Amino acid sequence: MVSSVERHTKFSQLLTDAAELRAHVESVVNSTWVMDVHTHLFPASFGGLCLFGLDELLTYHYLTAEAFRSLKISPDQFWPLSKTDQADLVWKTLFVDSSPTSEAARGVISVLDAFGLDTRALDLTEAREFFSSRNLPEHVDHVLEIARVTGVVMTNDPMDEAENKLWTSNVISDSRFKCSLRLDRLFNKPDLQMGSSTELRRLIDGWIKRMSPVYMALSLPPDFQFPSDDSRDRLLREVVLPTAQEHNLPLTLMVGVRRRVNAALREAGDAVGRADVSAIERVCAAYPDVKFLVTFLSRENQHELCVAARKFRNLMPFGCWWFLNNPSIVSEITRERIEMLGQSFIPQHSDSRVLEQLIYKWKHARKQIADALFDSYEQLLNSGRAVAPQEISRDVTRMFSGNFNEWVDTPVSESH
Ligand code: FIX
Ligand code: ZN
Repeated sequence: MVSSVERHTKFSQLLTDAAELRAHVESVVNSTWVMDVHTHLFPASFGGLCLFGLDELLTYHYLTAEAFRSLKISPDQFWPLSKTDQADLVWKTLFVDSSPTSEAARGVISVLDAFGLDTRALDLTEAREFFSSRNLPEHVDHVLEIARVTGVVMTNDPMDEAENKLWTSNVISDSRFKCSLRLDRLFNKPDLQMGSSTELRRLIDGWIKRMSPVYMALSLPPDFQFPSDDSRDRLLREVVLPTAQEHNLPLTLMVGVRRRVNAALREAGDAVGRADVSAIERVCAAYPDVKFLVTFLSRENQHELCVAARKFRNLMPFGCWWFLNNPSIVSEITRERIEMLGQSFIPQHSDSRVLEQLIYKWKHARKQIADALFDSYEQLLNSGRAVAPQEISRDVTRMFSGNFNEWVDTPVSESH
């Protein structure tokens, strides 16, 4: 007799054994190529903006924040040191004098391991020599291959001088590195905010023409409100949202960051605050023809974001951002999203600033995503429906690239 889980299927094979199911889910999640929808990476052709190698990995702001907790010197004494000396200090503090159990520290271990380098080294000469001997364009190809990343979205600030020079020259582009137009600086510059909306629209139109972004993006503090009686509201309504409509460009909103809570730590000095998800609901309701990619920094906002996404089809939750990118929290958020949204979300972005971070951020994320997906398929099996291998591939592909491709390619309908 055909069991209830095997009845009525167009598929020749169904995964009815839990061990087989787990092996299959892990294999698909580990081998499916992913589109990384938000990073701070640049292609090799962008010269010094393309950060790679051990010293960059060790001076990543996630790690300096941790090192400052134990360092004997103050931030003001740390910053003037050369990058090599800073990296040596971070290594000694977090990897030699203690065990690298934090997510960011373990990440460096995963990267060293991926290249067969000594993860217990007392000095970093061998690892430094390895990275400096690499041919950068080939190294970029190799890292993308190891991480199985098809492409990354950069964070492009048209008001950054070094970047602007590149965009106005004939810099060689790399089709795997997609542009996104980051508007934070526009929102933080009082002189620009004073300009007329028409002038600002013209400015952004010019950037869009030159840079062909896949979306516009903005990070926002926890107290973001919409509507509101401030200049941000005016810029959104009169400049950014009409531009998104006219160019059919999605808008990425990253909500909940409190910048420079401890300015002495520089980039490591930002913190988190719980935001009001209903502000995003109101933006989505007011602009049903604009597609929003949304992430919140506070763990406390994640459930509400899932609920909001169930109400607005123009809202795509993405990633477990920054302080959330820890296995225990990625696991929790991913499970919550699977339970509330099926596969209609983007589980993770890497936020990598240093090329090789792609290796660990994706390796670690894939583990949590595979575990969460296996559990959900197993629950389905226990409820009376087995999945087919092809369905697992379809689901993972949708979450790893399909949802994003759909978001950046096709308009959503007016009705929601
Ligand atoms: O605003 C952002 O895009 C943040 O991701 C960064 O500013 C932050 O410094 C970071 O790298 C977090 O991962
Ligand atoms: Zn970022």
